[in-house]
Amino acid sequence: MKNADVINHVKGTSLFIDDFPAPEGVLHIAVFDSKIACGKITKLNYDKVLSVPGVAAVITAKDIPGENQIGNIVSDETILADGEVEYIGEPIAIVAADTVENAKAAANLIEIEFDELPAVTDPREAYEKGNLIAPPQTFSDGDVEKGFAESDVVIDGRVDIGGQEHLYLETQGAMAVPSEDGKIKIYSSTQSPTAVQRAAAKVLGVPMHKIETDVLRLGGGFGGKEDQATPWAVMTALVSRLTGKPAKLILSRQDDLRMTGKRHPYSADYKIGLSRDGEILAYEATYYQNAGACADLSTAILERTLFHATNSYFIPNVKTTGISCKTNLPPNTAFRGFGGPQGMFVMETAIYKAAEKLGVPAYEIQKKNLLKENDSLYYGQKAERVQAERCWNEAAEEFNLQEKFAAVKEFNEKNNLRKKGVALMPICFGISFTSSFLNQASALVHVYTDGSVGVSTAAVEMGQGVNEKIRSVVSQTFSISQEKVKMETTNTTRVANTSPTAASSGADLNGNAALLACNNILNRLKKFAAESLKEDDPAKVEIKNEKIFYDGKETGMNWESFINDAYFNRINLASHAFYATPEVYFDRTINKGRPFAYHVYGTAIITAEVDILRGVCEIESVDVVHDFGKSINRQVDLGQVEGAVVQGIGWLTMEELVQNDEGKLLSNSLSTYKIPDIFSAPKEMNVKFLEDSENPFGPLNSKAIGEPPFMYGIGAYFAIMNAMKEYNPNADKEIRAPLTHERVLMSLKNLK
Ligand code: MTE
Ligand code: QUE
Ligand code: MOS
Repeated sequence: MKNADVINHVKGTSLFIDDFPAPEGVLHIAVFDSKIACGKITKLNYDKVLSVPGVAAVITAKDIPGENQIGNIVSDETILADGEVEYIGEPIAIVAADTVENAKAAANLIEIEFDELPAVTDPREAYEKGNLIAPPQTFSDGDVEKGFAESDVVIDGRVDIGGQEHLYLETQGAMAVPSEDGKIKIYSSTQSPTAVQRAAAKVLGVPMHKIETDVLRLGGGFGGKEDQATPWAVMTALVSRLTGKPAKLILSRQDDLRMTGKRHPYSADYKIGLSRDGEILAYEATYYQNAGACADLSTAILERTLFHATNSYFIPNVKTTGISCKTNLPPNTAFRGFGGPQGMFVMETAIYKAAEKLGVPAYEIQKKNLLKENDSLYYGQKAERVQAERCWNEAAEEFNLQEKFAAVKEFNEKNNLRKKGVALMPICFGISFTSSFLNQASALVHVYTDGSVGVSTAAVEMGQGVNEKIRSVVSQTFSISQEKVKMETTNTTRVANTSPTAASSGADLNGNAALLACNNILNRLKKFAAESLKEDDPAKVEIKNEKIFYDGKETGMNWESFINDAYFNRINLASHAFYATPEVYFDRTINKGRPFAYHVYGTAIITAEVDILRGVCEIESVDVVHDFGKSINRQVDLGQVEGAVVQGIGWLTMEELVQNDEGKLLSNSLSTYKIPDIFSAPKEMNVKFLEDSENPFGPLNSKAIGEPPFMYGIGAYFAIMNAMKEYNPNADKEIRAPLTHERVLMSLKNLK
């Protein structure tokens, strides 16, 4: 049950875009981008470029045959700047040449002049100036004013949260190959093949059927290739269209860091009201989202912040407002959790502050307010099959929480220059795209005459193991060995109108579609088997371990010969099937509905140790009880939890994006932007699978896994805060993420 890709990955024989054999005459593309964050272009001259040997084309906005527009939700994003620029790294022109070096050298000869305008990089400043991506959005339930009035304790505060670089191993890239009649095939490292197809068709001014997108796999996406793989793919198609040649574009790591958007930084105001005994009675929050210069997916991301504002807690009176602020930074985009982590972090901050005020540990408030069966979430959905308390209690028991507390207490009493802290982090994450229309998928299953099977779906493999899961679903449904099943590339000509592989729903949606397609074929095969056996009840036919049974008895037929017989009897051995998640909707006139098919639950216990003299923090242990439903592949799911936890810890404790006031990214390399490595990963991680969890919405009763465990990382932040407080009770007055070692040291000494 190992991920089929693992061996090739380890040997280095898996192909990524830059590894594909390039067709003869391929042109390489260099992108000429803005070096200022805001201004008007007053001069753009590329006469010198065309004289460089090997240069085949220089393309600017005026050369675009179709529309100069690639905005997805909002049409506010040009593919090449037209007259004005809004962020450093914004593409202005592209140069195509015979080699990468020639293309880059030529692009450097472009002459440009600007009328520079002041840049805005802070979301609250953008809000003051009225620079918004969309009108603010408010969700509410109950009556917060009444809730605060009835509370014994009310506190409010502000918290700032940093962004995060995706740092997929494979940088953005694509290759386009033209064929006859203006048709173009695009190989793209994208999570959304249809978004690439649609945008390329629009920019080229051709119908979508002229464009085919093909995706073998991604060297990581994490949301960063959901919307932002599109421009580079469209550029290769544009060059192909205008030159008739194949074209390729792979961003260098530096360009990728500089030009692409990241997780959204947020600044938030919160207010929380509680009874004396820790019951949360009211919660209010306003989120200023730093969207960057274009909408991208910001509005959908901000909305998910609102959906997850109360995390895993029941709160009767809630009001949240999201404000998407337009700034002069590269457009920020989807990143694992899709706005959920920011919403949950603000909630946890409010609880932490409330706990201080009440003089109780935060975990008492957390535990007291956990969601219970049939509690109503504040956007109107009733919580069903709730596992919040089970996960919490099992984690406390399984990982000896009381002993952990005692050991940490003892350690802190004995040590002055090293302090430990523990925090718990319960999660509740909604599964489904909250834009209900996206909850659809298709699969195309081919059984070949030798009994081997090829499966195409809308799912994109990016390391998360979705192919391996769907392969399991297919092999289990046919009851044939995994080796007989092959996952094909994700291709818009085989499977059309695909939703992005995102929202953790890739395996759910596409696994269900594949299941339906397999059952279509299986039903025909059973009917045919009954006929061949001269029996009358297809329902009594069973295929088990590649053997055909009738009424529980072996028939002597095996899968391979049986399939061959079926072919000669003109039985259709292929099926296309479509799946749409039932019962999901959200009414945006009242902001109520049932946006999620279900929720994923879990609880993590995190222990951190802080070196008081140096500010260096270590995450000692992460102990998790997680609700996987009935896991299709435990190894894959475990890998997802471990990776997500480390990525979450990185976001809040290590990774710091720094821009100067002019909007230039200063943390623009891996020497200044630190992500977790094997040395900073938790020393110990234990993951327990919650037993007896059913999920009718997942294929074979499984649950989505990709994003939810990311949010366990929030616990690392509060574990460090708790440790800091052991040394200096005033160390945590000004909260700001990420809590880097530097910030820990400054706060411990109250230097900031
Ligand atoms: N795991 C790996 N190894 N690489 C990735 O790029 N992306 C994450 C998650 N796990 C990602 C990953 C994100 S953001 C999502 S939404 C899901 O995988 C998408 O895949 P799924 O829907 O099949 O879970
Ligand atoms: C979670 C997601 C996405 C989402 C909503 C979620 C996502 C995504 C979109 C989206 C919304 C509107 C559009 C569109 C995409 O919504 O990934 O093209 O018009 O792309 O709750 O992951
Ligand atoms: Mo994931 S952020 O939904 O690609």
